[in-house]
Amino acid sequence: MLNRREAISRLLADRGDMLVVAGLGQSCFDCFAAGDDPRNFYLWGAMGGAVPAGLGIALAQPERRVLVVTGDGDALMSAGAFATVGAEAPENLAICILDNERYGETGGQVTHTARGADLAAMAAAGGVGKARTVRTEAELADAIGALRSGAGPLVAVVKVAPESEPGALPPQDGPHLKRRFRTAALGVEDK
Ligand SMILES: Cc1ncc(C[n+]2csc(CCOP(=O)(O)OP(=O)(O)O)c2C)c(N)n1
Ligand SMILES: [Mg+2]
Repeated sequence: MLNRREAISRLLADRGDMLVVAGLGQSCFDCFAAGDDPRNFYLWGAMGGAVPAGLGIALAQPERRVLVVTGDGDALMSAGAFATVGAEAPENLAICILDNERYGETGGQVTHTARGADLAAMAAAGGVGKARTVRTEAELADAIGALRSGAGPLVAVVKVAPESEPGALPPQDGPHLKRRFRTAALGVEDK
């Protein structure tokens, strides 16, 4: 099975000017482990917030590439947001869902993607035409290219192994994270 940390390390290598919204829990850790960056906005515990936050940033900053990296539990919680992504259709928005079929961060309880729910189909039904499920190395290599530079909006649901990775904890100070992200994104100091 695909390894989440390796996939994100490759996805974020030489990332250029991309803004990254990291969904709660393990997605935050994966993005931090790939290299901390002020252009990362870590949501920590804000479950259901990653896709809506990424959508808002993409609409506000249409010239910037915006990448959401999040988990299946988070994406299931905000599934209605796929309809708004589909309706607004920002070309600069890409969404990578690390689907371990678990609420990994809280002990590995199975999510509905282990029981038939198909997040790529849900995104497509919401109007996000470019939605795919990634299971193999070859599919991952192709998806990384699309997530980094393909015309959006697009969603890649990457099926990853359920094992947790070693802890890699980003800064936890929310106002600090918000200020440094705004400064990095806007090029002006945010007080
Ligand atoms: C509203 C809300 N409910 C519950 C939690 C507790 N919680 C923290 S992480 C998590 C699991 C997240 O699952 P997923 O998005 O799939 O992430 P991963 O499997 O990568 O850890 C849960 C339920 C929370 N932070 N917020
Ligand atoms: Mg999960």
